[in-house]
Amino acid sequence: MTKMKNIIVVGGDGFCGWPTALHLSGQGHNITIVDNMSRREIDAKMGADSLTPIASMEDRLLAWKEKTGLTIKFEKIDVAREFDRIRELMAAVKPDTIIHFGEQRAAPYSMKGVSEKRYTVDNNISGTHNLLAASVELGLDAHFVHLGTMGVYGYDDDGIEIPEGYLPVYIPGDDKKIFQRHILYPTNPGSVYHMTKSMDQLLFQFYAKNDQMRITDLHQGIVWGTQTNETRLDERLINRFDYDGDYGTVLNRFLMQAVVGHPLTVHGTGGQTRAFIHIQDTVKCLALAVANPPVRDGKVAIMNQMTETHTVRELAKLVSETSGAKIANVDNPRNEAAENDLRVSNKTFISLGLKPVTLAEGLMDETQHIAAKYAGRCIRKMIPCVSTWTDNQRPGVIDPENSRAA
Ligand code: NAD
Ligand code: USQ
Repeated sequence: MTKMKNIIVVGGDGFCGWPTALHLSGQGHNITIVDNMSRREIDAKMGADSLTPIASMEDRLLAWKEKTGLTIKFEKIDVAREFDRIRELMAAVKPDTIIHFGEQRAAPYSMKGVSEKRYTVDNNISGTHNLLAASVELGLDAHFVHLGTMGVYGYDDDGIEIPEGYLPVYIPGDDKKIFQRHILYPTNPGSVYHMTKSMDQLLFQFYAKNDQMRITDLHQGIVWGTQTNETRLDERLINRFDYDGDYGTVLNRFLMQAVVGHPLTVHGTGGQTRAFIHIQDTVKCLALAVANPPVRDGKVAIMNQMTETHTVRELAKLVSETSGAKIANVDNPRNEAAENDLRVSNKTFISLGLKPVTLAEGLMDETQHIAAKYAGRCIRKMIPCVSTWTDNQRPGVIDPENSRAA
């Protein structure tokens, strides 16, 4: 039986945080969600919205109570700007675990302009640091679980499998003696957003070493899918589905584009290889991470939270074959390698018992079904990726000459 824990889920209104809060509540944990609702506000400002109609937090929590009899608490707090309030809440809840999803998570949004760059850095770094500093000041012994990203490693084809944890390196000293050190895998972020995740890593390295905090950093791949076993229980529990050019991630965008008859927007050649994980596996990984805190050894536990890798063009081909959608090659609005290989170790989660959901298992159909159900809510003008990495790039414009049927 799972031992009941007091868990604070920061960012618990978001795409990954909401289904995780439900899953952990269903396991018998005592959940307090903290969120400042900034994600919904950003959507409103951009004129975008989740494809699925997400209920207010009050209605979400009422629906969960009605369906399961379980209570989840909610506090609207900005963890980056309201230090005293989050510290007070942490003192009252005395969490065994703090899960931190509460950051600005879109790479394109973080590259939109100077104010979005500054907001992403201020929000993400201050939020993470406030939670760590408050834990130490209060003398809490909470296990801190952070959602990091595969993107901290960069996509430069190092020719090795990306390991989990610290990397042994051998450095020639002055007298030609070889010194061994264990370092964090050198970061190589590709956006201001990914840079903040690289900076978070240093905060964790410091707090694990200096204050002996137990910290798990989950380097997660791109999450796809929408629903989990818990969010399916009631329409009011439905998870968000982002498809706009800033927050929509590639596979969910393709699935939605296929449904609304929009060509699949492959950036450049589509040779970019990325790591993926289904949202159902995200929540399972979080439960495994919560149940298995690291030992207190002065180091951050780093786990790669992904289950398979694909190129963008493979994904477009797969979606196109099942739906008949056209594939369009658009100018890449990002500054990234056109083609790369990626090999990643995920042995920790596999050894903890994760049995991954794969793309081949028909789940793409389920997601496409959700997209079809809510296609009428699609705001077409929000589909193009207009945020560019440098001033001299063209936004991802569809070239009709280059748009081909599957
Ligand atoms: P999301 O934007 O849907 O959710 C993030 C939530 O955090 C939002 O509800 C937002 O309102 C809240 N938030 C942001 N700043 C906050 C603050 N200062 N105080 C309180 N709440 C705040 O994002 P998501 O897709 O659920 O991602 C969650 C985490 O997982 C992020 O840290 C992201 O970097 C990481 N991640 C996501 C993916 C993915 O594909 N979605 C992949 C890898 C890693
Ligand atoms: N891409 C397309 N067409 C599109 C959208 C994206 O070809 O319509 C390409 C992008 O150029 C990129 C790849 O698909 O090469 C992935 O883009 P994405 O938007 O799906 O993912 P990314 O920007 O990397 O960010 C997402 C989440 C982020 C998380 C990250 C995990 O938004 O929070 O950290 O995935 S990872 O990529 O492993 O770093």
